[in-house]
Amino acid sequence: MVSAGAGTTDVATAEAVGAAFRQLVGSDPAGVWAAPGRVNLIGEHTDYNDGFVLPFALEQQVVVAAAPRTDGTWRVRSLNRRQTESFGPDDLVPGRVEGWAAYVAGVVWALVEAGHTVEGADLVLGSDVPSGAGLSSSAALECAVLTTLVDLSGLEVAPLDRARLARRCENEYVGAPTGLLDQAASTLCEADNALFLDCRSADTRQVPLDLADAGLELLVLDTKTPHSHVTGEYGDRRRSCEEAAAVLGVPALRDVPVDELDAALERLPDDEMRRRVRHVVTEDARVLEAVAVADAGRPADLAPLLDASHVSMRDDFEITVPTVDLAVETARKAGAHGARMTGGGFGGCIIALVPAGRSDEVGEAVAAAFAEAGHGAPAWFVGRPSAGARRLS
Ligand code: GAF
Repeated sequence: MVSAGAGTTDVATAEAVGAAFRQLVGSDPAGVWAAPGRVNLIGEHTDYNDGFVLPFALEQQVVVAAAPRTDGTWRVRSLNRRQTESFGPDDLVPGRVEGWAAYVAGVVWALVEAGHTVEGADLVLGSDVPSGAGLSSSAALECAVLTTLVDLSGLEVAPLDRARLARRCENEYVGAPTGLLDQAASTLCEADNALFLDCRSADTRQVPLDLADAGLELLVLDTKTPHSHVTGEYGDRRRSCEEAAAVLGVPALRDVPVDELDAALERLPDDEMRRRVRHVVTEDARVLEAVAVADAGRPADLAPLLDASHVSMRDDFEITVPTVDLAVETARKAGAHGARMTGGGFGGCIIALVPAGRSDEVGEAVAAAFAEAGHGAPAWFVGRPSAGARRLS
Protein backbone atom coordinates (compact mmCIF):
# COMPACT_ATOMS: atom_id res chain seq x y z
CA MET A 1 0.00 0.00 0.00
CA VAL A 2 1.57 3.25 -1.09
CA SER A 3 0.35 6.71 -0.26
CA ALA A 4 1.53 10.28 -0.33
CA GLY A 5 1.44 10.27 3.44
CA ALA A 6 4.03 9.26 5.95
CA GLY A 7 1.75 10.25 8.80
CA THR A 8 3.09 13.65 9.74
CA THR A 9 0.51 16.22 10.76
CA ASP A 10 2.19 19.49 9.86
CA VAL A 11 1.94 18.96 6.09
CA ALA A 12 -1.80 18.27 5.98
CA THR A 13 -3.16 21.77 6.42
CA ALA A 14 -4.47 24.21 3.82
CA GLU A 15 -1.75 26.67 4.94
CA ALA A 16 1.10 24.17 4.50
CA VAL A 17 0.06 22.94 1.05
CA GLY A 18 -0.79 26.52 0.00
CA ALA A 19 2.66 27.78 1.00
CA ALA A 20 4.38 24.85 -0.73
CA PHE A 21 2.28 25.48 -3.83
CA ARG A 22 3.39 29.12 -3.98
CA GLN A 23 7.00 27.99 -3.65
CA LEU A 24 6.69 25.41 -6.44
CA VAL A 25 4.57 27.39 -8.91
CA GLY A 26 5.22 31.01 -7.97
CA SER A 27 1.53 31.95 -7.67
CA ASP A 28 -1.51 31.20 -5.50
CA PRO A 29 -3.41 27.92 -5.91
CA ALA A 30 -6.90 28.13 -7.43
CA GLY A 31 -8.19 26.28 -4.39
CA VAL A 32 -7.51 23.69 -1.69
CA TRP A 33 -9.36 20.38 -1.38
CA ALA A 34 -9.26 17.47 1.08
CA ALA A 35 -10.41 13.87 1.47
CA PRO A 36 -10.14 11.74 4.63
CA GLY A 37 -8.91 8.30 5.60
CA ARG A 38 -11.41 6.02 7.33
CA VAL A 39 -11.91 3.36 9.93
CA ASN A 40 -14.32 0.60 9.19
CA LEU A 41 -16.45 0.09 12.31
CA ILE A 42 -17.53 -3.30 11.04
CA GLY A 43 -18.02 -5.21 7.78
CA GLU A 44 -14.63 -6.51 6.69
CA HIS A 45 -14.12 -8.21 3.30
CA THR A 46 -17.83 -7.95 2.70
CA ASP A 47 -17.68 -5.16 0.08
CA TYR A 48 -16.45 -7.30 -2.83
CA ASN A 49 -19.00 -9.94 -1.82
CA ASP A 50 -21.80 -7.44 -2.56
CA GLY A 51 -22.44 -7.13 1.18
CA PHE A 52 -22.66 -4.43 3.84
CA VAL A 53 -20.10 -2.09 5.46
CA LEU A 54 -20.21 0.58 8.18
CA PRO A 55 -17.17 2.91 8.02
CA PHE A 56 -16.66 6.44 9.24
CA ALA A 57 -14.30 9.12 7.91
CA LEU A 58 -11.40 10.24 10.11
CA GLU A 59 -10.14 13.75 10.78
CA GLN A 60 -6.86 12.63 9.20
CA GLN A 61 -6.85 13.57 5.54
CA VAL A 62 -5.00 14.27 2.31
CA VAL A 63 -5.01 17.98 1.45
CA VAL A 64 -4.36 19.23 -2.11
CA ALA A 65 -3.57 22.76 -3.33
CA ALA A 66 -3.92 23.01 -7.09
CA ALA A 67 -4.26 25.25 -10.14
CA PRO A 68 -4.65 24.53 -13.85
CA ARG A 69 -1.64 24.30 -16.21
CA THR A 70 -1.84 25.36 -19.81
CA ASP A 71 0.35 22.61 -21.32
CA GLY A 72 -2.05 19.69 -20.65
CA THR A 73 0.32 17.87 -18.27
CA TRP A 74 0.16 17.18 -14.52
CA ARG A 75 2.92 18.02 -12.04
CA VAL A 76 2.48 16.65 -8.51
CA ARG A 77 4.49 17.43 -5.40
CA SER A 78 4.18 15.20 -2.32
CA LEU A 79 5.22 17.10 0.81
CA ASN A 80 5.47 13.88 2.82
CA ARG A 81 7.76 12.20 0.33
CA ARG A 82 9.53 15.39 -0.71
CA GLN A 83 9.22 14.30 -4.32
CA THR A 84 7.81 15.90 -7.47
CA GLU A 85 6.56 13.77 -10.37
CA SER A 86 5.17 14.79 -13.76
CA PHE A 87 3.12 12.92 -16.30
CA GLY A 88 1.29 13.71 -19.53
CA PRO A 89 -1.52 12.26 -21.64
CA ASP A 90 0.77 9.47 -22.98
CA ASP A 91 1.22 8.19 -19.43
CA LEU A 92 -2.48 7.54 -18.97
CA VAL A 93 -1.97 3.82 -19.46
CA PRO A 94 -2.07 1.41 -16.48
CA GLY A 95 1.47 0.53 -15.44
CA ARG A 96 3.09 3.64 -16.96
CA VAL A 97 3.32 5.68 -13.72
CA GLU A 98 4.40 3.83 -10.57
CA GLY A 99 4.67 4.37 -6.80
CA TRP A 100 2.59 7.06 -5.07
CA ALA A 101 2.14 9.06 -8.28
CA ALA A 102 0.23 6.12 -9.81
CA TYR A 103 -2.70 7.02 -7.53
CA VAL A 104 -2.74 10.49 -9.09
CA ALA A 105 -2.21 9.42 -12.71
CA GLY A 106 -4.79 6.64 -12.18
CA VAL A 107 -7.42 9.16 -11.15
CA VAL A 108 -6.81 11.22 -14.31
CA TRP A 109 -6.93 7.98 -16.31
CA ALA A 110 -10.23 6.90 -14.73
CA LEU A 111 -11.83 10.29 -15.43
CA VAL A 112 -10.64 10.25 -19.04
CA GLU A 113 -11.83 6.62 -19.48
CA ALA A 114 -15.25 7.78 -18.28
CA GLY A 115 -15.31 10.35 -21.10
CA HIS A 116 -14.32 13.47 -19.15
CA THR A 117 -11.85 16.10 -20.33
CA VAL A 118 -9.36 16.75 -17.53
CA GLU A 119 -7.36 19.96 -17.47
CA GLY A 120 -3.61 19.75 -16.85
CA ALA A 121 -2.73 20.93 -13.34
CA ASP A 122 -0.09 21.60 -10.71
CA LEU A 123 -0.95 19.78 -7.49
CA VAL A 124 0.73 19.90 -4.08
CA LEU A 125 -0.27 17.15 -1.62
CA GLY A 126 0.11 16.77 2.11
CA SER A 127 -1.26 13.93 4.23
CA ASP A 128 -1.64 13.05 7.90
CA VAL A 129 -3.32 9.70 7.21
CA PRO A 130 -0.90 7.07 8.53
CA SER A 131 0.38 5.17 5.52
CA GLY A 132 0.15 1.36 5.27
CA ALA A 133 -1.93 1.24 8.46
CA GLY A 134 -5.23 0.06 7.00
CA LEU A 135 -6.81 3.53 7.30
CA SER A 136 -7.24 4.04 3.54
CA SER A 137 -4.42 6.45 2.93
CA SER A 138 -4.57 5.44 -0.76
CA ALA A 139 -8.30 6.08 -1.07
CA ALA A 140 -7.84 9.43 0.66
CA LEU A 141 -5.20 10.33 -1.92
CA GLU A 142 -7.36 9.17 -4.84
CA CYS A 143 -10.48 10.93 -3.58
CA ALA A 144 -8.66 14.17 -2.75
CA VAL A 145 -7.11 14.30 -6.23
CA LEU A 146 -10.39 13.33 -7.87
CA THR A 147 -12.35 16.03 -6.02
CA THR A 148 -9.69 18.57 -6.99
CA LEU A 149 -9.61 17.67 -10.67
CA VAL A 150 -13.40 17.47 -10.98
CA ASP A 151 -13.69 21.03 -9.64
CA LEU A 152 -10.70 22.44 -11.55
CA SER A 153 -11.98 20.98 -14.82
CA GLY A 154 -15.57 22.06 -14.15
CA LEU A 155 -16.91 18.50 -14.41
CA GLU A 156 -20.26 17.20 -13.18
CA VAL A 157 -19.63 13.89 -11.39
CA ALA A 158 -22.10 12.67 -8.76
CA PRO A 159 -20.58 11.68 -5.37
CA LEU A 160 -21.14 7.94 -5.79
CA ASP A 161 -19.65 8.05 -9.29
CA ARG A 162 -16.61 9.83 -7.84
CA ALA A 163 -16.15 6.94 -5.42
CA ARG A 164 -16.54 4.45 -8.26
CA LEU A 165 -13.97 6.26 -10.42
CA ALA A 166 -11.49 6.38 -7.54
CA ARG A 167 -12.02 2.64 -7.04
CA ARG A 168 -11.45 2.09 -10.75
CA CYS A 169 -8.11 3.89 -10.41
CA GLU A 170 -7.14 1.55 -7.56
CA ASN A 171 -8.34 -1.64 -9.32
CA GLU A 172 -7.28 -1.03 -12.89
CA TYR A 173 -4.47 1.55 -12.85
CA VAL A 174 -2.73 0.65 -9.59
CA GLY A 175 -3.74 -3.02 -9.77
CA ALA A 176 -5.19 -3.64 -6.27
CA PRO A 177 -8.38 -5.78 -6.46
CA THR A 178 -10.24 -3.92 -3.69
CA GLY A 179 -13.97 -3.25 -3.22
CA LEU A 180 -15.79 0.10 -2.89
CA LEU A 181 -15.56 0.51 0.90
CA ASP A 182 -12.62 2.90 1.15
CA GLN A 183 -13.46 5.27 -1.70
CA ALA A 184 -17.14 5.40 -0.67
CA ALA A 185 -16.14 6.26 2.90
CA SER A 186 -13.69 8.95 1.83
CA THR A 187 -16.24 10.52 -0.55
CA LEU A 188 -19.63 10.05 1.11
CA CYS A 189 -19.12 10.15 4.88
CA GLU A 190 -20.49 13.02 6.93
CA ALA A 191 -19.30 14.40 10.28
CA ASP A 192 -20.76 12.69 13.37
CA ASN A 193 -22.08 9.79 11.31
CA ALA A 194 -21.03 6.38 10.15
CA LEU A 195 -21.94 5.42 6.59
CA PHE A 196 -24.05 2.35 5.96
CA LEU A 197 -23.36 1.12 2.43
CA ASP A 198 -25.05 -1.73 0.62
CA CYS A 199 -22.29 -2.66 -1.80
CA ARG A 200 -24.68 -4.32 -4.26
CA SER A 201 -27.27 -1.59 -4.70
CA ALA A 202 -24.83 1.17 -3.67
CA ASP A 203 -27.62 2.53 -1.46
CA THR A 204 -26.19 4.55 1.42
CA ARG A 205 -27.50 5.94 4.65
CA GLN A 206 -25.88 8.17 7.28
CA VAL A 207 -26.03 6.49 10.69
CA PRO A 208 -25.65 8.97 13.60
CA LEU A 209 -22.89 7.86 15.94
CA ASP A 210 -22.77 9.77 19.20
CA LEU A 211 -20.22 7.83 21.22
CA ALA A 212 -19.53 10.70 23.65
CA ASP A 213 -23.19 10.82 24.62
CA ALA A 214 -22.90 7.17 25.64
CA GLY A 215 -19.69 7.85 27.64
CA LEU A 216 -17.55 6.13 25.02
CA GLU A 217 -14.81 6.82 22.49
CA LEU A 218 -13.18 4.86 19.71
CA LEU A 219 -9.48 4.21 20.09
CA VAL A 220 -7.63 3.65 16.81
CA LEU A 221 -4.32 1.92 17.46
CA ASP A 222 -1.74 1.38 14.72
CA THR A 223 0.25 -1.79 15.39
CA LYS A 224 2.83 -0.47 12.87
CA THR A 225 2.82 -3.88 11.22
CA PRO A 226 2.54 -2.72 7.60
CA HIS A 227 0.08 -4.38 5.27
CA SER A 228 -0.25 -4.51 1.49
CA HIS A 229 -3.17 -5.09 -0.87
CA VAL A 230 -1.43 -5.30 -4.18
CA THR A 231 0.22 -8.57 -3.36
CA GLY A 232 -1.00 -11.98 -2.37
CA GLU A 233 -3.34 -12.63 0.49
CA TYR A 234 -6.08 -10.06 -0.19
CA GLY A 235 -6.50 -11.34 -3.75
CA ASP A 236 -6.47 -14.95 -2.50
CA ARG A 237 -9.33 -14.24 -0.08
CA ARG A 238 -11.30 -12.56 -2.83
CA ARG A 239 -10.79 -15.50 -5.22
CA SER A 240 -11.83 -17.98 -2.53
CA CYS A 241 -15.08 -16.07 -1.97
CA GLU A 242 -15.81 -15.98 -5.69
CA GLU A 243 -15.13 -19.70 -6.03
CA ALA A 244 -17.41 -20.45 -3.07
CA ALA A 245 -20.20 -18.34 -4.57
CA ALA A 246 -19.82 -20.28 -7.83
CA VAL A 247 -20.03 -23.65 -5.99
CA LEU A 248 -23.14 -22.44 -4.17
CA GLY A 249 -24.68 -21.14 -7.40
CA VAL A 250 -25.21 -17.59 -6.12
CA PRO A 251 -24.00 -14.32 -7.68
CA ALA A 252 -22.10 -13.39 -4.50
CA LEU A 253 -21.78 -14.57 -0.88
CA ARG A 254 -24.20 -11.80 0.12
CA ASP A 255 -26.89 -14.07 -1.31
CA VAL A 256 -26.32 -16.78 1.32
CA PRO A 257 -28.87 -16.06 4.09
CA VAL A 258 -27.33 -16.34 7.55
CA ASP A 259 -30.10 -18.68 8.73
CA GLU A 260 -29.24 -21.07 5.86
CA LEU A 261 -25.50 -20.91 6.51
CA ASP A 262 -25.10 -24.44 7.90
CA ALA A 263 -26.78 -26.01 4.87
CA ALA A 264 -24.63 -23.90 2.55
CA LEU A 265 -21.42 -24.89 4.37
CA GLU A 266 -22.24 -28.60 3.89
CA ARG A 267 -22.18 -28.08 0.14
CA LEU A 268 -18.63 -26.70 0.10
CA PRO A 269 -15.68 -28.94 -0.77
CA ASP A 270 -13.23 -28.12 2.03
CA ASP A 271 -12.84 -26.68 5.48
CA GLU A 272 -10.90 -23.63 4.40
CA MET A 273 -13.64 -22.54 2.02
CA ARG A 274 -16.24 -23.20 4.72
CA ARG A 275 -14.38 -20.88 7.10
CA ARG A 276 -14.10 -18.12 4.49
CA VAL A 277 -17.81 -18.28 3.73
CA ARG A 278 -18.75 -18.37 7.40
CA HIS A 279 -16.81 -15.17 8.00
CA VAL A 280 -18.44 -13.24 5.16
CA VAL A 281 -21.99 -14.38 5.85
CA THR A 282 -21.82 -13.78 9.62
CA GLU A 283 -19.99 -10.47 9.12
CA ASP A 284 -22.80 -9.18 6.90
CA ALA A 285 -25.26 -10.12 9.66
CA ARG A 286 -23.10 -8.30 12.24
CA VAL A 287 -23.13 -5.12 10.13
CA LEU A 288 -26.92 -5.15 10.03
CA GLU A 289 -27.02 -5.67 13.78
CA ALA A 290 -24.51 -2.85 14.31
CA VAL A 291 -26.68 -0.49 12.26
CA ALA A 292 -29.70 -1.53 14.34
CA VAL A 293 -27.96 -0.83 17.68
CA ALA A 294 -26.58 2.49 16.42
CA ASP A 295 -30.04 3.47 15.15
CA ALA A 296 -31.46 2.57 18.55
CA GLY A 297 -28.94 4.91 20.23
CA ARG A 298 -27.20 1.99 21.98
CA PRO A 299 -23.57 2.29 20.76
CA ALA A 300 -22.32 0.33 23.80
CA ASP A 301 -23.96 -2.71 22.20
CA LEU A 302 -21.47 -2.48 19.34
CA ALA A 303 -18.87 -4.01 21.66
CA PRO A 304 -19.84 -7.72 21.39
CA LEU A 305 -20.19 -7.30 17.62
CA LEU A 306 -16.63 -5.92 17.39
CA ASP A 307 -15.37 -8.85 19.45
CA ALA A 308 -17.21 -11.42 17.33
CA SER A 309 -15.96 -9.77 14.15
CA HIS A 310 -12.38 -10.04 15.36
CA VAL A 311 -12.70 -13.73 16.23
CA SER A 312 -14.22 -14.35 12.81
CA MET A 313 -11.36 -12.54 11.05
CA ARG A 314 -8.80 -14.36 13.18
CA ASP A 315 -10.14 -17.90 13.03
CA ASP A 316 -12.27 -18.09 9.88
CA PHE A 317 -10.96 -15.53 7.41
CA GLU A 318 -7.42 -15.82 8.81
CA ILE A 319 -6.38 -12.23 8.08
CA THR A 320 -5.02 -11.17 11.46
CA VAL A 321 -1.37 -11.35 12.56
CA PRO A 322 0.16 -11.82 16.06
CA THR A 323 0.66 -8.10 16.76
CA VAL A 324 -2.96 -7.36 15.86
CA ASP A 325 -4.29 -10.22 18.00
CA LEU A 326 -2.10 -9.14 20.92
CA ALA A 327 -3.32 -5.54 20.58
CA VAL A 328 -6.97 -6.62 20.60
CA GLU A 329 -6.51 -9.00 23.54
CA THR A 330 -4.56 -6.42 25.57
CA ALA A 331 -7.02 -3.62 24.81
CA ARG A 332 -9.85 -5.76 26.17
CA LYS A 333 -7.90 -6.66 29.30
CA ALA A 334 -7.10 -2.96 29.83
CA GLY A 335 -10.75 -1.95 29.85
CA ALA A 336 -11.98 -1.81 26.23
CA HIS A 337 -15.57 -3.03 25.94
CA GLY A 338 -14.90 -4.52 22.52
CA ALA A 339 -12.11 -4.49 19.92
CA ARG A 340 -11.30 -5.68 16.45
CA MET A 341 -8.84 -5.30 13.62
CA THR A 342 -10.05 -2.76 11.05
CA GLY A 343 -9.25 -2.74 7.33
CA GLY A 344 -7.94 -5.30 4.88
CA GLY A 345 -5.83 -7.22 7.40
CA PHE A 346 -2.37 -8.77 7.77
CA GLY A 347 -1.31 -5.85 9.96
CA GLY A 348 -2.44 -2.27 10.33
CA CYS A 349 -4.84 -0.91 12.93
CA ILE A 350 -7.24 -2.13 15.57
CA ILE A 351 -10.21 -0.19 16.88
CA ALA A 352 -11.43 -0.47 20.46
CA LEU A 353 -14.59 0.87 22.05
CA VAL A 354 -13.39 2.32 25.36
CA PRO A 355 -14.88 4.40 28.16
CA ALA A 356 -14.51 8.13 27.32
CA GLY A 357 -11.10 9.47 28.31
CA ARG A 358 -9.43 6.05 28.66
CA SER A 359 -7.84 5.69 25.21
CA ASP A 360 -4.36 6.62 26.46
CA GLU A 361 -4.54 4.12 29.30
CA VAL A 362 -5.54 1.36 26.88
CA GLY A 363 -2.94 2.46 24.32
CA GLU A 364 -0.22 2.42 26.97
CA ALA A 365 -1.22 -1.08 28.06
CA VAL A 366 -0.84 -2.26 24.46
CA ALA A 367 2.52 -0.46 24.18
CA ALA A 368 3.73 -2.27 27.32
CA ALA A 369 2.55 -5.64 26.00
CA PHE A 370 4.30 -4.96 22.68
CA ALA A 371 7.54 -4.04 24.44
CA GLU A 372 7.38 -7.21 26.51
CA ALA A 373 6.80 -9.32 23.39
CA GLY A 374 9.68 -7.60 21.56
CA HIS A 375 7.44 -5.73 19.07
CA GLY A 376 8.00 -2.09 18.08
CA ALA A 377 5.94 0.68 19.69
CA PRO A 378 2.36 1.22 18.46
CA ALA A 379 0.77 4.65 17.90
CA TRP A 380 -2.80 5.64 18.68
CA PHE A 381 -5.43 8.36 18.56
CA VAL A 382 -9.14 8.81 19.21
CA GLY A 383 -11.15 8.35 15.98
CA ARG A 384 -13.84 10.99 15.43
CA PRO A 385 -16.49 10.63 12.69
CA SER A 386 -15.61 13.42 10.26
CA ALA A 387 -16.57 14.91 6.90
CA GLY A 388 -15.89 13.29 3.52
CA ALA A 389 -14.11 14.83 0.51
CA ARG A 390 -14.68 18.56 0.08
CA ARG A 391 -13.26 21.89 -1.01
CA LEU A 392 -11.56 23.72 1.86
CA SER A 393 -10.96 27.08 0.20
C1 GAF B 1 -9.34 -2.90 2.03
C2 GAF B 1 -10.05 -2.78 0.70
F1 GAF B 1 -9.57 -1.72 0.00
C3 GAF B 1 -11.56 -2.63 0.87
O1 GAF B 1 -12.19 -2.64 -0.37
C4 GAF B 1 -12.11 -3.74 1.78
O2 GAF B 1 -12.21 -4.96 1.08
C5 GAF B 1 -11.26 -3.89 3.05
O3 GAF B 1 -9.89 -4.00 2.76
C6 GAF B 1 -11.66 -5.07 3.86
O4 GAF B 1 -12.94 -4.89 4.36
O5 GAF B 1 -9.45 -1.72 2.76
